[in-house]
Amino acid sequence: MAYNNILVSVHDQHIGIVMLNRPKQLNALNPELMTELGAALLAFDADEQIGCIIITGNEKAFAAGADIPTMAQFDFAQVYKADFVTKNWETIRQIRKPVIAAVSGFALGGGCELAMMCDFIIAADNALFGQPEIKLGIIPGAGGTQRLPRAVGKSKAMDMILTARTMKAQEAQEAGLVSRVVSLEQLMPECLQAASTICGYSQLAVMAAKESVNRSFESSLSDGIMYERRLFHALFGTLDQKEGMDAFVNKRIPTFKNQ
Ligand code: DAK
Repeated sequence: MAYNNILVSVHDQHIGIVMLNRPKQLNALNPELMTELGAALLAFDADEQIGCIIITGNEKAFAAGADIPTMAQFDFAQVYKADFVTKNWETIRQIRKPVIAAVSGFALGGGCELAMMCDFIIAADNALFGQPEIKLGIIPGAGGTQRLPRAVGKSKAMDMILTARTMKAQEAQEAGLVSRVVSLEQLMPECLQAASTICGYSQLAVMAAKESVNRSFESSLSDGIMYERRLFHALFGTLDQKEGMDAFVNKRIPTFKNQ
């Protein structure tokens, strides 16, 4: 697929990078961009060489939300019948390899929601998070009312969604939305380092860990723990478990084969 709204690259053979690329519109997420993003993510997920994926924007904007002029034309019948953009926005949920959001600048509306759909967020100190949809007469539509409270708690989520106030990187980190905050210059090096660390582990264990953590959002504690236990047991059937533990016992660096 030819990409017109994203830039796709591979770093160090194992890290897939998708850069959102509509800088004039602050990376506003139109349906074409979301379709391209989905295609790029699926291609990286299917590529044996790729161990981790990074989604990023530019210095000024990760993404300032869904494309407002596109949405402005729609009426209820259209969005309901077409299930407005649900399909291409949901692709990221199918991705089984880790996806890191490298966020600098605006992460608003759908941009904030996209970042929250990633597995974790590393932010530059100029990042700004918000769900300002209320100003447009709508509410978040890509999971913001569900993922934000899970990340930052009800009070702060309500505050952000009802007043449209934004949150700087530092506050977002303190609230638990963001895992690390670094300087703008350090954003990609930090993300690449995190991705490279992940790529050095057993891909089977990494995928199982992601699956198990995500399960915690969908199940009761006891069901989630049972799910974890089954995956944990299953990993004892892998060569990588033998390799990892043998390497520890023999004081050497493990070489995982993703088997
Ligand atoms: N859409 C389209 N264009 C946008 C945009 C957006 N969301 N945000 C900014 N732009 C454009 C501006 O129109 C402007 O274009 P020109 O006028 O130069 O042609 C250019 O980007 C630069 O923007 P500004 O001139 O406004 O730049 P400032 O630095 O002064 O302000 C700003 C930056 C981010 C504070 C401001 O642009 C702004 O407030 N933007 C709108 C932010 C916003 O309201 N975002 C939420 C949109 S609603 C769903 C999935 C997703 C969604 C819903 C459903 N489903 C799966 C069902 C998501 C909805 C949303 O995100």
